[in-house]
Formats: sequence, C-alpha cells, structure tokens
Amino acid sequence: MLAPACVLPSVSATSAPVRRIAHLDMDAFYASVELLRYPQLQGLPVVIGGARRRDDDALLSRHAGLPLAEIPVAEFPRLKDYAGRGVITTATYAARQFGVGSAMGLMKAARLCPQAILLPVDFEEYRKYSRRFKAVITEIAPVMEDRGVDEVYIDFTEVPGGQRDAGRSLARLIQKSIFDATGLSCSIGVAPNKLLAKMASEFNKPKGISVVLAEDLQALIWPLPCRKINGVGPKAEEKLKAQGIYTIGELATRDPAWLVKIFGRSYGAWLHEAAWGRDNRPVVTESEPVSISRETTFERDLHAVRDKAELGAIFTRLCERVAADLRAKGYVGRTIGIKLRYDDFRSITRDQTLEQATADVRTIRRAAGQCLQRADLTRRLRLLGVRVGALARADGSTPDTSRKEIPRHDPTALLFPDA
Ligand code: TTP
Ligand code: MG
Ligand code: MG
Repeated sequence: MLAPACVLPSVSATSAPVRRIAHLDMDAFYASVELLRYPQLQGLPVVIGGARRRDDDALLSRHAGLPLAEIPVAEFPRLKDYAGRGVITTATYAARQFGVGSAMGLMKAARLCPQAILLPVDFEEYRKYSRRFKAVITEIAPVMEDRGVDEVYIDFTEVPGGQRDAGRSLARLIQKSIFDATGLSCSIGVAPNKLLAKMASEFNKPKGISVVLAEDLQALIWPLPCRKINGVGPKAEEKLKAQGIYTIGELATRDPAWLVKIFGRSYGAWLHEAAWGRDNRPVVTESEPVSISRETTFERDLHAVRDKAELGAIFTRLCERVAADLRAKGYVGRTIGIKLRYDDFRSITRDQTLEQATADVRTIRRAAGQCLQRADLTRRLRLLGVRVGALARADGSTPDTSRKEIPRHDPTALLFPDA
C-alpha cells in the first residue's frame, strides 16, 4: 500500500533554496548620467570622451543663466568638429547603431557618426550616481558585491521574494527602484552563479532581465563565443581559436586533461569548469576597513629638527586628512599610529590606543605626535604617514574587524605641539 502523501516530506520544506545570483550592469552608464542633465539629448547619438568637464565651460558660459535642460540641441559640440587623440568611454544606444562604442578613437567615431554629440567626462558625477544606485540595491538585497562603477553582483538566494519566478520578480523590483531613485536604467541577469549571471546580464541590454537556469546551459550558453566567458580575454580567445575552439559548447566537449596540457593546470581546469557553467565563488560584500590612513612622500628628505616647521605642517595636514576621511566614511578610531620611512628606505611604525575612539583632528594630532616621540628622529625622513585603526562606526555600531591592539602609551612632550 502506498504511504499517504502527507507523511512524505514536502520537497520545498526540506531542500535548501536554489542558489540565485544576479549580475546588474547599468545601461550606457556615463552617457545615461549625462542625459539626466541634458534630457533634450534623449534618443540622440551621444558619445562621452575626449576632454574633461571643465573644457565644455564654453557651452555653459554661452548659455549662462539658462537651465541646462534648455540649452538648444543645435548648440552642442559635434563629433565631426573634434580633432585630437581622445577615445570614447561610452556611447548612447542611438550612437551604437552607427558602430560607435567604448574605447574607439573619437576621430574614427567621427567618420562613422559625424553628427553625434560629444560630451566630456565627469567622473565625479558618475561616482555620485554609482553610490546612489548601489545604495538602492543594498536597501533591498544586502548581499551585494561591488564590481566597479556601474556593476555589481547580488545574492538573491536568501532575500525575501528572491526565489519568486526564478528571481525575475526581485530583478524587476530592483530595476524599478533604481529608476525611481536615479532616472537610470540597468540590465540584470539571474543565474545559479556569478559566471553565468555576468553573461546573462548582457542578453537583453538595455533594460533587460534574463534568467539562466542550470538546465539552460546547452541552449543559452554553449552557442556563445568563448570570449563571452568573463576571464577569457583576447589572448586566450586566439589560443582557443588556434585549437579550433570557437564556442563555449566546443570548449565543453574537450577533455579537461587536454585543456590542462594546452592552457596550464589552473587555467585549463578553470576553462573546463567555466564551459560547464560551474562556479562556486561567493558574492563578497565590501568588508569594513580595518584602518584609515594617509601618507606622503616628501619632495626632498626632511630632518625632524632642521625642517621642523615644514615637517610639522605636513604632519598636521595628514592628521586633518585622516580626520576628514573618518568623518566622510562615518568612523571613529581608538588606535592612532604613525609610519616613517628613513632616507635608507627603512620603515617603522608606532602607535598608541586611546581610551575613547575619536575622529577629532586635535586628538589625532596629539596622539600621533606622541607616537613620533618614540621614533628615531636623528635620520632624515622620506615619508610620513598617519593611521587611525581599531575603527568603530561613528553611529555606535561596531564593525567586527577590529584586531587586538596592544595599548602603548608614552606621555613625553609633543615634538610638534598643536598651535
Ligand atoms: P560598461 O558597463 O562596459 O558600458 P556601458 O554601461 O556604457 O554600456 P552597457 O549598456 O553596454 O553596459 O562600462 C561602464 C562605464 O565604464 C561606461 O559607461 C564608461 C566606462 N568605460 C570606459 O571608460 N572605457 C571603456 O572601454 C569601457 C568598456 C567602459
Ligand atoms: Mg554598463
Ligand atoms: Mg559595466
């Protein structure tokens, strides 16, 4: 007799959730950020590159007082008027239809699409939007790995709703939330691991969501050229072609021992695993900094006594920078340290641990000055550094990275007393 169904454990209740890793990449990132300030260029071929932002002051000063969004399209510089050796960082999708794209020389691009509008790069602005879209993601799905200015991996596996519709629901939510917060679009691939997710995010660009399941390997991945594997560069691609291997499927059929013979033990074995869509790398969230430091190498070697004023000023400036970094990142620290490099390239460090964590520049300066007292200052110095460690979040939460510090205290007078 068959056992009643109710005594059989339900599969969904006992099995671990399916591993679902997303790769998210912003669409035409630099260009899309530029279109936020110049929405009148929407839908037009636009390329970014060539010059720094300050070089388009001419455009802006000619239209001083006019909102950026109202500068007439006809006023923007065109690719055909460009002369120089600059390259394109990226192009809008409208420009890509002309065969224009990243890393292409601007002069060559001008031949392909002379009417394209040329805008200078503004890294500061792109970094700002990069921080914004990543903050949106971690609000929704906290396990995120930063892979550069416009892309991240996200572990959907344990996120509420992350399994629904094989990850499509969560991908749509993230896409919409990023668009609502920034006005920018992105494409997302969801797969059992990073390797496949990275390929999947490209499948439906722009504004695409693509899911690759383990069973899709043969249909979706094997027809692709080997170069689509993140880790197969132009050199490896050439070598594979020389062996008659063009697609990932062809790579998958090769004997792993043969691959090892041709490509070496580690790369050969990895190629085999990659072709079979296997990748166990975890999504690594950004670790808390252990310390924050600033250092500077002098233009000429300095002596603690003979160059006291100059050295003192540099020292104070380093402390100010470290204090500013701490505040910007939201940390306070208990261990204050210095690093010295002598004219013979020998380096030493000294530190001391305070009763209370601080981000206060005077406190840091005083403690660092005491550390300096414990160093040999008879030799000339090449480099000076200031470091604050044993960090805690300024808001009171404690990162779990602080390592054991041995408190050392030296109450001798300050070498460079605060003014
Ligand atoms: P990508 O993500 O490679 O490209 P993209 O975001 O512009 O377009 P896509 O929709 O295809 O993802 O790179 C992100 C940004 O990095 C890009 O906007 C500009 C910059 N970049 C360069 O400066 N030089 C380059 O060669 C590439 C590829 C990118
Ligand atoms: Mg991109
Ligand atoms: Mg990218």
